[in-house]
Amino acid sequence: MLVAGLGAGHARAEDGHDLWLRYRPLPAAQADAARGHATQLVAGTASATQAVTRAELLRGLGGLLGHAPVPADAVSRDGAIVVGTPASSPLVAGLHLDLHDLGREGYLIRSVVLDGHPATVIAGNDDIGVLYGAFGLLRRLQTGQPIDRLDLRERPRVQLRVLDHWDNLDGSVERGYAGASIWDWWRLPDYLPPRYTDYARANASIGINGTVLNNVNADPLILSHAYLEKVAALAGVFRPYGIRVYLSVRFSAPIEVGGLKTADPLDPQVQRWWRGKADEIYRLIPDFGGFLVKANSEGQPGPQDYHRSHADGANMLAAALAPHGGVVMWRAFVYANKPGEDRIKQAYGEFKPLDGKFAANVLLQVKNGPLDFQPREPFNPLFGAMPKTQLMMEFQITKEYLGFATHLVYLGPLYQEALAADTMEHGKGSTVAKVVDGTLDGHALTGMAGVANIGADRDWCGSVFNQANWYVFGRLAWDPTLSARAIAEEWTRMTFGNDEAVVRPVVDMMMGSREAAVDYMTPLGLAHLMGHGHHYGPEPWDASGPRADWTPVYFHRADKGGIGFDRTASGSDAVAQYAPPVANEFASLRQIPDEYLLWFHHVPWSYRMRSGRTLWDELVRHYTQGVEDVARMRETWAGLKGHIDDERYRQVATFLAIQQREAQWWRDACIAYFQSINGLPLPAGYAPPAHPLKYYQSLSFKYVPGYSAW
Ligand code: GCV
Repeated sequence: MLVAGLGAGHARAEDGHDLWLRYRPLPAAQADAARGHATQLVAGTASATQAVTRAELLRGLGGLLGHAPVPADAVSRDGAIVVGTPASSPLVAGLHLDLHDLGREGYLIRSVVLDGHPATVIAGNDDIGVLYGAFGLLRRLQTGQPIDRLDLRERPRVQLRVLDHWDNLDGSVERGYAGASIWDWWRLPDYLPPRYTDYARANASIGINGTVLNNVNADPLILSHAYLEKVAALAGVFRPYGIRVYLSVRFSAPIEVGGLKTADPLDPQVQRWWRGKADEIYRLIPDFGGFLVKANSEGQPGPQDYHRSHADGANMLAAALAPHGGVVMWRAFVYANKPGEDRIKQAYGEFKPLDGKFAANVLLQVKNGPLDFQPREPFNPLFGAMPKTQLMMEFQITKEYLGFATHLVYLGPLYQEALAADTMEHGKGSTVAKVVDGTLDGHALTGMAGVANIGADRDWCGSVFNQANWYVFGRLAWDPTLSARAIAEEWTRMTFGNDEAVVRPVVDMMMGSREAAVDYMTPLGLAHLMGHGHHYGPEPWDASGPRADWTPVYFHRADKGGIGFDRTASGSDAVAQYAPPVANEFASLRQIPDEYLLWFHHVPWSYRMRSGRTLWDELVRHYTQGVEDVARMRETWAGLKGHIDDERYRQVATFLAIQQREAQWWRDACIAYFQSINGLPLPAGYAPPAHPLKYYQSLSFKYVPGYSAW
């Protein structure tokens, strides 16, 4: 660890590698108070999970409190921490704790008296629950909370909490902005660098219990025996941390890997091939999680190539996995079936008729919005429309459409907005969160996936603040009802310490950052205005091929008369995919919230907004506001100089400068373009774009990170 000479004595240089598990010493008063509750550690090592739990507590408490509790077999003084399950620990068993509703992964942390001594017990029904409890106790300390008089019960509300890596076998990462893939396929299965263990620790600390190792645009090679051995080696590292591995599979693998002539899901040979492959996988990885599939979408093969349905395809794979307890996560991100139809309507059109047709171990993985991870979208109408299907959420953590790694955009508010959206499926309160956690329609198998933002960069995510997006995803997957602000505060305290002069401004900045990005990129319901293919920067003028529904002009529909996509009954009628009360709200100009206006309506530039301004003036105001918000974020950060260690301070300061420059570019390019269409003057007091439209149109970029043709 490099210790740089800094303004503030305590602000040691850090490079972000430790994520939120830094375990730096607590302020003296808090450490003194806590030390009396961490004198001994009574924790077993009989299983690998018990061993890593004990190691994490010794490491964490040692770092936070200045010295670690003394490992012991029995409680012999006040202040012991006792860790275990009734089966693993006679002390825990003797307490006769009520653990019945905690499931396998839940935990209880309680202040108790043991053999006459005050003690803290961390208990669960299974080792993995206890590990989560250990991280829960450490989190309390890291966030400046006392650890006396505790009585906490926690259990996850969602069963499968999964990271989806879009990592390719050649080491590149589709839509990845944090360097190369962390999986070193070439040196696997032999070499297992410590970062694999740290990855597992970080995930376990926020309750993530699954990882899909490879890109949904899947290379069939992953199913070869040589690669499965590599996968098995990773599974071995992750197992003690309660993390199962999953693989993205290519639907045509029976042809490419198996040498068959077809991948038709109803062909007995194909079915046999997948069964054999599943058996082979489970021989290597007994707790393998299952398959993730992108089929008949963006050029990927699928059951429709054989005139079979998505359900036929998913159920065939599900049958191969079922004997082993594996699941299929079948993606609903499809839009190619009927060119010409509003792109955002197509997934619903394909999947809604299949409600109730999927096998018991299939989950349909649905992106939060009907388009594609835009800065803001209304919720995906599939949530609330398929009560007989296990729907899991797919969020994007990597910021493909939100400024890549350099823009500070905290995604907590975006996730919370999507989860809190009311589908009205069974009347008021039928939130997306309740669809996802299974309570709305009584599903037991539930899940939430996040497309990872992790790469080989030293700080894992391409920037310190992007770590917060990994963190908030995990915490919301554990409990979709948690608040984005509370999670931001937790993360900030763990990442930058408990100095209130840092915590408050940083949390405020994070909480406003997503709205700022919406404003400088796609305000008032606009979407998909970014550059073609690489998705970097604004290109609202782009009308190039190969398909209309990949172009910005398709989505904004700006003309002399107005702007926006009419999705009411007079247009594409996408509103009809929502439950009637939601459809009515979205269809009504009087009721539609401003933030979704141009998603659902084509309105004149002179349209009078609730604010009294015309639409054009309002649009310019939002674009400008976004840039001003970033300027304010920069000022806030500048005010923290000396409170933050130099290395992380400088990284964030530099990235905010990039963000401000690019926010200005977004604003100016979009305003210049829309002005070229409507010919209207800017409202009084607003600066004209810095350059003529031609300048913005002339910009082109090569070697943009994360590039994919899609
Ligand atoms: C993995 C978008 C992205 C693609 C991605 C696709 C998907 O279209 O740009 O890179 O492919 O979504 O989610 O399958």
